[in-house]
Amino acid sequence: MPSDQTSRATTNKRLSATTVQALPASVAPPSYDRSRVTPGIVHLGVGAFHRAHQAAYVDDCLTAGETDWGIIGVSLRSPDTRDALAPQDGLYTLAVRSSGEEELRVIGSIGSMLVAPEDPGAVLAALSDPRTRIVTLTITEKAYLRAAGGGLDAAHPDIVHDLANPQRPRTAHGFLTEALARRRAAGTPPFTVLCCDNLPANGATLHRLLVEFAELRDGSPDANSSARLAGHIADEVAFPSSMVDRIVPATTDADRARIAVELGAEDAWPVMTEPFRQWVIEDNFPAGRPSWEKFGVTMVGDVAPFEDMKLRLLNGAHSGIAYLGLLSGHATVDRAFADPAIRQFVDALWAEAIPTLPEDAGLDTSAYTAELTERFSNTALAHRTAQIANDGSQKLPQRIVASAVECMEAGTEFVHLTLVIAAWIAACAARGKTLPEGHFTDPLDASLTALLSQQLPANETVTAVFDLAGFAGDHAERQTLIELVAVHLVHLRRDGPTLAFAALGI
Ligand code: CS2
Repeated sequence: MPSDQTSRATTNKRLSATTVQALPASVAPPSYDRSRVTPGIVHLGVGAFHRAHQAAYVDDCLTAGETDWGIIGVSLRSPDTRDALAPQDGLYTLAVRSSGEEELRVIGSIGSMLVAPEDPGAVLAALSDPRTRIVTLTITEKAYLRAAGGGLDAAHPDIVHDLANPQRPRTAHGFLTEALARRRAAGTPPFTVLCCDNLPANGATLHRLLVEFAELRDGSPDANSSARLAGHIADEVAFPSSMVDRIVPATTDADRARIAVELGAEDAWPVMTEPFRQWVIEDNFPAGRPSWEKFGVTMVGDVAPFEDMKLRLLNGAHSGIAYLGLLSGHATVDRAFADPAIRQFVDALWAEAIPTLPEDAGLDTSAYTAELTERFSNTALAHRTAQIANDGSQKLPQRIVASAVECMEAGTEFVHLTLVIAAWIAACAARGKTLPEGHFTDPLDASLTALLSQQLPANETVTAVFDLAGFAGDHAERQTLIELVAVHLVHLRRDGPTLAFAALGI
């Protein structure tokens, strides 16, 4: 939550449906009549990324007159976004920043907002409404509650809770399953579930997790066995996969102050982003969809190649830049990327990851990495390395470990990929020492911190971390991977990234 929403404002005016009409000409307001928009999409996880990405694309559709695709934004945990935006009638500023300039636009596509813990019944009602035909999600990797092997973490307290309390769920799994059950009972066709998180095969992954959840629910003593939900979700509900891309740094108080001056009105939570945006979606929407393809969205039959390219080249490099950047004293991506050693490292990382991508999918990896080079160099974003460093245990499997394992199988180089894993471990261990305590967090922190405080030899540390995070599963080459990560960790412990880079000839 913004700590000083009001103190820095240069004006008492607040962005709202009334004041939006009188903004300076340099700020583009919604050009459509918001009172004519009806909800068609419920979005779970209405954070900054959603507001810079899906909500902006939907805003384009509404502008073009597709008025039945308004968004109901749902926060599964905190009331912060609702508290900031409700007094603004859901309006917020999207600041598109490149090194030279900033373009401001007010987004109007989020018509209302719900906070699940306050009123789970209202969320279930929105999801069960026949007007809701698509449910989109950006709940972050860790909220999928996957166990180390990839299946549903059925022992997770929130899953246990939701199985026992289907009318008052906490998790996305609980909400989606109960809403699909209600729709089915009411004869309402299911909504399409569009996962927008950075997971491989994200639609299929969520589909599998929900079927597992529904199987557990079907198995409970009071379930009506003639109406098995798992089969319904498995067969009747569409889960297209999608690849989403836009860099969205966390908003700072300085951003709020600057936007207030530009607007002549306060905006409690503007969103900062870059000019680039990309959305590739599998075209499987039995209940209909906005004409996204008219606004730059790529509709495809199979998103996998795009997804792998993005996860392994963009996100993989991001994680490398974040951990090596933190260990080298760089607070932002552009500064870390301007460090010649890190820059050289990223080029080498790309050279290792590119051969793992399919050759026949028509991907132009040279153009892609050239564009990434420009995006990572954007000095106006101040994208914090600590922000990207969060949740490494949930991110590294699809960003780094999968590529390393495939390289190993193919007999190609992966020594730079393994350094990212070692740098993650070293950066976790540096918290409370050379990095501030709590500088970034991870869902495994309780066990990770206890483990790292023992200062075991590198090999033992890496083995224990792999066990904890489930990296490389029971893959035959797991031991080789561990040994290679341990060699890097020895270097990092002895003399930081300088020695680790030197060992790589950087
Ligand atoms: C980043 C991503 O925080 C992170 O882990 O790598 O959020 C990244 O900025 C987005 O995926 C870009 O689309």
